[in-house]
Amino acid sequence: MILDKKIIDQHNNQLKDKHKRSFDYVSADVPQVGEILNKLQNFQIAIPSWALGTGGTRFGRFSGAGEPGTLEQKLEDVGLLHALNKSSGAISLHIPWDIPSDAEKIKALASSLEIGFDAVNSNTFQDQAGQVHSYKFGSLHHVDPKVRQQAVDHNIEVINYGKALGSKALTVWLADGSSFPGQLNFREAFQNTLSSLQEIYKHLPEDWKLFVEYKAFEPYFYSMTIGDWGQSLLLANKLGPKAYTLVDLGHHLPNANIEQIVSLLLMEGKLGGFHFNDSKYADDDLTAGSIKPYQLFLIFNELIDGMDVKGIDHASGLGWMIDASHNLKDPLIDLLQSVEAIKIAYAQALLVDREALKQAQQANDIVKAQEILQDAFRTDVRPLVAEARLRSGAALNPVQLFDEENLRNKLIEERGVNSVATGL
Ligand code: PSV
Ligand code: MN
Repeated sequence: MILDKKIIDQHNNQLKDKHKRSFDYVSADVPQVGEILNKLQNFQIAIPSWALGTGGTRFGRFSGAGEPGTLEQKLEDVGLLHALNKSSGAISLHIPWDIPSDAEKIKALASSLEIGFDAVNSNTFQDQAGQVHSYKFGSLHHVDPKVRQQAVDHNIEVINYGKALGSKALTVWLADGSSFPGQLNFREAFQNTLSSLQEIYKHLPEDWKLFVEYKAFEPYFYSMTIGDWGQSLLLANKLGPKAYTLVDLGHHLPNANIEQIVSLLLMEGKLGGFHFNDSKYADDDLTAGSIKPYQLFLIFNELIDGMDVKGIDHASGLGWMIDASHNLKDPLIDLLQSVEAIKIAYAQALLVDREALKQAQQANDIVKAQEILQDAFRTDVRPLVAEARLRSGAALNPVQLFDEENLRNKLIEERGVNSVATGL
């Protein structure tokens, strides 16, 4: 479904007076407002193809309706999100859930919707119909070289799909691990993973990045072969300059200081990208910023600090992606909320007075340092984010417009109630 620009304009006209009052109020105290708005307009967050349908848990799945049943429809959904917020200008595909059988056609559709292709993701955590070897006991770390080779070949195939579409990165997340002490030889599992990744790395085009994603537990519960940022960084360092660590916010043990992890990975030049989501316990895959918005802000505070020190462009320097699985909300609304929360945290972090923070740190003035951070976090930056959207031709309030226009019902009319998206 293509959203008529006139609908967005009408919506903006209705909200513009109220918006102007709040924007004028907030921006009066932000001297660098023009620069912040430019940065907000440029900042795009890729949408995961697997989050456009209703996710389930291991207890069941309560299907939504009007889900995208084809890759084309998934692109249309991302196009719809992008029309609403002009902040979701890319899709991250998961193979084999989203095989682009006709790459040229898919590319043309994406470009008509003004969306590009972010990292492509391989899947060696499920067995596919007709697959020769099972991944029950792992993939790249497997004791059997034939299983490892099959998983390597799959990743090469994913790179080739990505090349055809114009992606520039491969994300590898492995479910490899063990659930019982003694099941695995840790060193051999790590070495096997390294040599398999080395094979994949050889097939990575020059201008591509390899993102090595880690996860503390699940689906295995005693050990994960790439279980934390140390193991991921070790692999990335051994692989070479095109390999980086990918941080998924749900992949840490409770209370991990993710902002510190991010800061040090950036310092080492090895932070490649993000999977945004939020969680109370672990890999809950909830809407970004819905549980721990202060943590999200602190992460962005470190990101900006680290990127500015190295002169890294905020918009293009790292891979910004959402990774979520919605089993209660409408996926499209949830994704709009996630993008909004990410941009709010980014805007708040842009407000931090870095000079003053540096001075407070040098003087061990903890109170001042805390005040500086909380002052930025407690600023209502929503009018700045909305103004950036307005300037880009998007809606002042995307969630409200989605609702007012009954967009889900329109999708159901187009696709029916029973269409099911591939994914988790
Ligand atoms: C694993 O939990 C993960 O975070 C990886 O990024 C996967 O690719 C994604 O979820 C979707 O299953
Ligand atoms: Mn992830």
